[in-house]
Amino acid sequence: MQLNANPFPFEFNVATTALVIIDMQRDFIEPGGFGETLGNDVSLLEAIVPACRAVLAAWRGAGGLVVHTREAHAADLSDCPPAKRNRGNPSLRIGDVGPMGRILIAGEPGNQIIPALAPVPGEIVIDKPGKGAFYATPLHNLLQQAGVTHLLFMGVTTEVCVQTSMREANDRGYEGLLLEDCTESYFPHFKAAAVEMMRAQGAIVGWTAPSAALLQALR
Ligand code: TIU
Repeated sequence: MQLNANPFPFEFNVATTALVIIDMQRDFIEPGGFGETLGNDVSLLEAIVPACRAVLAAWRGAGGLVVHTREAHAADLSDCPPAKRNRGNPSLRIGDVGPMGRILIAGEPGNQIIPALAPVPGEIVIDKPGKGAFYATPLHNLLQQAGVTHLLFMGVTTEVCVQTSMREANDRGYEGLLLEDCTESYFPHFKAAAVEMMRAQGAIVGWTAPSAALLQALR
């Protein structure tokens, strides 16, 4: 099927496409998590949840493969480089105890995907120690085994984990599309710039489209 996208239409088949939802976990969306400890106003991000929910429901209805990622570290921090933990001057560092448990640690309350977008059995859940979804994870192998060639991206934050994941996917040969109203940044001008730079130069990294275009294609 064809999706009305930028900079030109995106051709895909549901059977060979996965919806990849990046890091829609409490750490970034709710107060008291990693996003806020870095000094960000997290309230902006919640606004995309209804659009993400509508896409997830439609994609599940079409029988499409769903991948959820979480930025997560092992409890002993063996997969967290000191350069990541020690960077800057956050109010709490990765592994410290915050209001939603230990910051960015797998299994802690803050590390769970928000209830509105919670995974269901049969969907892939990837815990990733980096910003990109492919670095130090089994994602590429799992997608290859499933015969996936095309990826639809949504999630947070646009210019950090979403953009890194789309670039990693592009270098691995996937055709990637970002759903414009299903991604957000703590910095609106960074979101705008990231969306533009991905689709510039003839889709140098990938395509972008409003979620309405996907919902229409699936109807
Ligand atoms: N800080 C920020 O914008 N993002 C992250 O640290 N991780 C993700 O984007 N998931």
